[in-house]
Amino acid sequence: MKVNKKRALSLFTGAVLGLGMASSAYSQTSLEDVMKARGLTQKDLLAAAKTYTPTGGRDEYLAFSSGGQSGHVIVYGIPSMRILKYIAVFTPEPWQGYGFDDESKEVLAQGRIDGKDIVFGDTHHPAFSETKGEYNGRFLFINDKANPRIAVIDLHDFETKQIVVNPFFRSAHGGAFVTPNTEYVMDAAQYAAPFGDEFVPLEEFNEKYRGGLTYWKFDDKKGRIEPENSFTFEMPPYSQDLSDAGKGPSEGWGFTNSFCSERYVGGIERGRPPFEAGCSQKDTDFMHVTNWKKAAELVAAGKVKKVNGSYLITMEQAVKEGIFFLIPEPKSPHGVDVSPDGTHIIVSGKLDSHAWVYSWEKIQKAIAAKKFEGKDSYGVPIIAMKDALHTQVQVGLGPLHTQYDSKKCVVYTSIYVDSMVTKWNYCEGKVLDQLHIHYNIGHLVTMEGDSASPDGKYLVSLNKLAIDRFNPVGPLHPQNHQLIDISGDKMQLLYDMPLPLGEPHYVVAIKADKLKPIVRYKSGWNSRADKKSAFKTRAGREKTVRDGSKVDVYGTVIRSHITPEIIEVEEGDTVSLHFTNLERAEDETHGFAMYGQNVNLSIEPGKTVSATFKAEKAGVYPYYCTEFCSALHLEMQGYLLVKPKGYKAKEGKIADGTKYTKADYDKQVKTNVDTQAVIDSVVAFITSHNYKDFSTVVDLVTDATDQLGFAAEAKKKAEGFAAKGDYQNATLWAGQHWQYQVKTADLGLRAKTHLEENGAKKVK
Ligand code: K7E
Ligand code: CUA
Repeated sequence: MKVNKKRALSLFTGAVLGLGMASSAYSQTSLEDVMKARGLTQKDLLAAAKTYTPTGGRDEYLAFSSGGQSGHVIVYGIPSMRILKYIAVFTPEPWQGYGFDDESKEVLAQGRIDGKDIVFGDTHHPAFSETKGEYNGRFLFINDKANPRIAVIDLHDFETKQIVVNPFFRSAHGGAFVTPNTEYVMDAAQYAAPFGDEFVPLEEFNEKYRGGLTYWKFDDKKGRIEPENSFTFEMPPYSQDLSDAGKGPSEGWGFTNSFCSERYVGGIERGRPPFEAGCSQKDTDFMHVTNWKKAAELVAAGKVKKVNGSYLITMEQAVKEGIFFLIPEPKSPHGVDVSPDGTHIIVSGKLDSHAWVYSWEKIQKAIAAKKFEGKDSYGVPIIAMKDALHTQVQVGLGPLHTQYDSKKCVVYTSIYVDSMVTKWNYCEGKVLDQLHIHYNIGHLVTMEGDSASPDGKYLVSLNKLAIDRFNPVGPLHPQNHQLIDISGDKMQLLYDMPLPLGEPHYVVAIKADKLKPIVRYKSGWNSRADKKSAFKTRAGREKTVRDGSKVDVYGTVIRSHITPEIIEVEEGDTVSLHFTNLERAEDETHGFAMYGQNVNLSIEPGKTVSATFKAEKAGVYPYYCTEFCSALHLEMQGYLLVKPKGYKAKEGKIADGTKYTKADYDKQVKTNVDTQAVIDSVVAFITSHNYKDFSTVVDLVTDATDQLGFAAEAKKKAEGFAAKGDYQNATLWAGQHWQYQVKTADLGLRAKTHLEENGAKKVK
């Protein structure tokens, strides 16, 4: 296809003049007409006004949602409820090249279990890193319940950097929850199992199966968990559930609840009543109270032994040191949530209609006075419920999780069975308001609700069932996140957002301005390991290095070509492609996909990524850029030629499909002269303004200057060939000169628009 150069050029002029206004049917009518046509009420309108975000607008909060079975994290804005990103965590994700480039394969490999690749995750609870109990916007952690793992996501680029596998557990639900200065990330086991690798029959459940709670040590400077400095509390096989870390007066302590403290083992096929019957017999289960500060001191003092290379505090040791206690809590509880000031802990029993408020002051007193009502069968002291309870409040059937408001003593509890949110006061023990949701709410989240100073404002209800809320899409429905306004006395439902990527169990929401993500990487960056890549390649330094049957290709990508464009290897070679994106412009990502080799990369500006594969079969393997990055994006292509063993190269040159004359060359030169005029006018605009005050523009100008440099080289080549009368090469190089000009103009126009929209001042 021949590109219509005149038209391409007119596109730029169109952009400058702001042509192309569209009009819609609604724009001609009044608000009343639209309301009537769409059947909207005043209330709908109010809700719309509270959530609608005009084009180009930003959200006040960013929510980080578990992606459930997808193994991803979903990022969306509040109040607009617009999805902004899926962060690939435990699962490969092609668009981001996660699980496709060598660098991210290494991250996923950290999550192997017994050497086996696990490429999904049952993600439940995301948690932000904290400083003094406040979200600091630096890191996000999330657990995988099915395979007991925790992942670390760096919020400077929203990428997963690390996955750690629990050394003892076979499932882990009670994570991730962080201590107030992110010293540790809590992760509790769920289904009890032997701590070792060996087979243990269920007949030995009470003696050999164990629960537990791991405190993963986090190095805030490196942004990595340190498995070698982490420790685990051995616990009875009580199916530990959720956790939360103490704050303020309770800082240094952790709280973990449990279900099935009956230690019942089902087995319908053996004629035994099922798990659900045996696990809900007792009226109470146990809240587990652990002192991580003291435990950390024991570890530091060398008093804790390592098992399988990891610190394990046995129940015996924990009891002896006085750092582990149990407190009865309502039947089959689910959430355990510490108040922002750290004075109270709220627990809800799924099979009880009450929320139970525990007083840290009372718990502390009982511990200090060694006032226990007895011990469990593993010797762990039990604090009597009456010695720990502040109050209990009837909140509805099936209470699950609690979130705190900005107003003192005010909380919101999700009521699963009754499908509602109950707003209540835990200090006075009274219900304030109830709102029905659709349907079967699980978790709920208030803005910065897990921090020491929640913002209130909005609440999102994470509903388990959508049923009839959206257009039907088959038996598997999306999940439904409902946005609720909690700024007034009465809760108001604002918006329904379908989430079709798994069952998100929990969400955390942070003030958007606390996040400071980068727009590009330092040149030649291995983003997955967060260091300079050994394969960083600069413009003009592209090369192919062969070592035996291993071929390393050091390449670059920039609009609109991949260097190299032809890669030749031999059948049986192991090929490693390394590409560096040379762009500095924001959002100029190039993709790289190749036929038949499962190679698919995302190369964001500055990034260096690699793909290694074995070229097993001789043949022709086209490759191309997968992101529509410029007008000549389709031409951003190349060939991998896998030659048969012993192949002798053909004599002669590649024959051009089309022949060019002096007339073609002259025509191209004229186009180039016209284009240069456009560039000059844009450059004049930029340089006549204080563009150096705008870092975005400075970067665009850097890119544009690069492109102009390439343009000058191409022009010289064209003129050289023309002087020799070789109009074939002269025309082709003149065409390439024009390509560089087009990219320069594109960058320049982007810079100009940025200056215009951001109030740049004229300086000369
Ligand atoms: Cu689904 Cu927190 Cu895992 Cu409750 S959890 S709903
Ligand atoms: Cu690069 Cu398309």
